[in-house]
Amino acid sequence: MDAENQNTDDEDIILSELGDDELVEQMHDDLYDGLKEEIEEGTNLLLGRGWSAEKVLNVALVGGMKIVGIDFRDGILFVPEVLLAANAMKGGMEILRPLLAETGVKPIGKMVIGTVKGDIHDIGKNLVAMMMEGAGFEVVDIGINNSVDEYFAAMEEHKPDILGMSALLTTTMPYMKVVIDEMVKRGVRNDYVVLVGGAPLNEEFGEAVGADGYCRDAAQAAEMGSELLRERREAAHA
Ligand code: B1M
Repeated sequence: MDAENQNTDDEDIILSELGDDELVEQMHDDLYDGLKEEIEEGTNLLLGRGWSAEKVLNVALVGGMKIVGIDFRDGILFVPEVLLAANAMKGGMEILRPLLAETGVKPIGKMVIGTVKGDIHDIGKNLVAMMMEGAGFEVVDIGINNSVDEYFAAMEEHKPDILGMSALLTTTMPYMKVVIDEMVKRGVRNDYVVLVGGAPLNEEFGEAVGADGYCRDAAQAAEMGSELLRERREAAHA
């Protein structure tokens, strides 16, 4: 097929006419191509067909981003294209945000979360913030590229129960230890539950840096945050 016909075919795709599986496949392609409006439309369509916000997130958006990640790693996609994909993903996430947060539960605690110094990846962190809100937490998101001082300023200002740190680079993940060591040094480490996460981390790393927990994904962060906070409160009242 020549390029012109290919384009015509692409333009002819009507998302609402696709079955669920085809629509998800098309959304993966659209995410790959950084087509934000199409991702927003697909997200709304799946929700309209009765998909839960979690399922749309995991199957259509996170699933698509995995493909982008593989091709980025393999040098098939480059930073500008990945930025467009990330922007398209955020379009879908913004639609899901209120739904994920819609639990009607009173805040069960507060979390400050941010990506560590030197690291500008924020999609995973944003998802964690949404899931924590969904689990009933008040979340203060301090964004990306946070220094020790910025984490401390946020902890002092917002007095959270939980500090969450995200890192996506092997070069930035050691910074989590810098923050935790400083908490120990200032005698405040035990005032907070510290949770860490990000693709290159694992449980062993979480333990090594002195965190209370390593979270594989956003859903686990919400579960672990609630559980550790409950244990901590019970211990305080024992
Ligand atoms: Co970057 N990047 N990137 N990137 N990027 C990775 C991480 C990489 C693995 C790609 C690859 O080579 N395959 C690679 C790191 C390699 C390594 O360190 N070993 C990499 C690189 C090398 C880079 C640059 C250095 C590229 C360059 O410039 N040459 C550069 C670094 C910039 C910097 O930070 N200083 C860079 C830049 C970028 C973009 C700006 C283009 C863009 C970021 C856009 C944005 O975030 N706004 C980008 C992206 C999008 C990626 C990939 C493709 C996708 C990351 C993502 O959003 N995943 C990524 C490849 C990959 O991870 N497969 C890659 C989806 C997200 C939902 O998953 O973030 O893992 P994730 O979050 C999960 C869990 O990890 C967990 O829950 C989340 C949701 O379930 N979680 C937490 C995350 N944080 C948590 C915190 C918690 C708990 C759980 O706290 C309690």
